[in-house]
Amino acid sequence: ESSSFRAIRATSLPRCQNARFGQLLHNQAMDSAQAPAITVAAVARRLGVSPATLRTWDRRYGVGPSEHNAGAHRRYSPDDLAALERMQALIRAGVSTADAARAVLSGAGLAAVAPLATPKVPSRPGGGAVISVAGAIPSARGLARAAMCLDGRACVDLITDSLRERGAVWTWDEILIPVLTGLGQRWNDTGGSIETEHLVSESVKQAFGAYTYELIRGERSERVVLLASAPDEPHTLPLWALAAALAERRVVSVQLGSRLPVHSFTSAIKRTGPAAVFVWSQTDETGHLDLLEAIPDTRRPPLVLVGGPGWDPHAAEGHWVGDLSSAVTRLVRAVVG
Ligand code: B12
Repeated sequence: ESSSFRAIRATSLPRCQNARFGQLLHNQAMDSAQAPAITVAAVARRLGVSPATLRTWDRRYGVGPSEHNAGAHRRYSPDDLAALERMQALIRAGVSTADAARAVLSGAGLAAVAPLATPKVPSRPGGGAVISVAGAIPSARGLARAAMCLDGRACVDLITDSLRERGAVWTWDEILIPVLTGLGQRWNDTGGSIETEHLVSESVKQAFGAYTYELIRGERSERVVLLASAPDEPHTLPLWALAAALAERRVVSVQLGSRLPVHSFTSAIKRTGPAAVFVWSQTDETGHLDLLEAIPDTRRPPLVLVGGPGWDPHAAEGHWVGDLSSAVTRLVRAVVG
């Protein structure tokens, strides 16, 4: 028994908690005996990314725990953590995830990979307390302000009012794109405001979701449109904008959400016989066109469209659409013929 464990055991706890808590502390003491070792959850918290992202960085790019300890629990050493922090700094500087990983593994510094970085818009000193929405309309500035105050109700109200007055395409293009782009920029500049990103994302889902449901409840549609994000893709917001814009045209869509595995695409298509399928990919790592080969042969094959910065528009020619409005036009045509 380690001395820290003995010291902790001496503290008085109600008996029922003592046994469970004692076990927990014993586990922690065992950890420190094998130190230095940091859990996935602790590394994720430290870097502000999800454990799933860490697993992807390990699996796909080989930047992960250098040793797997007995019991198959993944533990990171301080050196592993330092490598991940360097990788994240490079990503924040605009280097792609794959290049950042290569640089870290080869020991190269930022100077060596700087030419790979995308130019950064100059940030305010200290990152500023605002989301930059330069040139955007006043409603976008209003949403940005409400978001920075973490006023969720004001965010949902503002988006809902705009949807009712100006419709889904206008609201998305004029209000949401500037605010979301500004949020991404802020994250690049400061590495912070993730809570604001979450708040805006949840507000988009609530407002666009409720608006969509009101429009299509009771609507009967022989052939639907399937909406999903590519396998491993966590970003989904444009799908909500698309669902609302389609609903305004009385087209019913089925929202399948983020990270849809390939076999689920195949299964959903077989089961619903959709008129069209739209797949969103936000990040470079998820726009794999082999997904198109997973589209099953059906009597009436669906139109398959892809959108988002994760796809290569040339490679996806014929399938790729560049904005919400053209996606809506092509999807509606596929449904109504
Ligand atoms: C909201 C958001 C999130 C939300 C997603 C919520 C959700 N359910 O979707 C949350 C907070 C969960 C999130 C998480 C992460 N995110 Co994020 N996120 C964003 C943000 C702010 C908006 C994403 C979005 O909806 N974009 C859509 C529109 C607004 O942007 P766009 O695609 O560039 O638009 C262009 C075209 O696509 C087109 N277009 C626009 N709308 C539409 C609609 C249709 C239908 C079509 C066809 C075209 C089209 O027009 C634009 C001009 O060309 C972006 C910033 C940004 N600039 O996009 C970062 C961003 C995408 N995220 C990023 C990253 C790295 C992450 C994380 C991996 C790490 C992190 N930031 O913590 C995690 C993932 C964690 C995980 N779970 O695995 C990076 C991606 C970098 C890269 N290229 O790989 C970005 C760009 C931020 C940045 N500046 O670095 N994110």
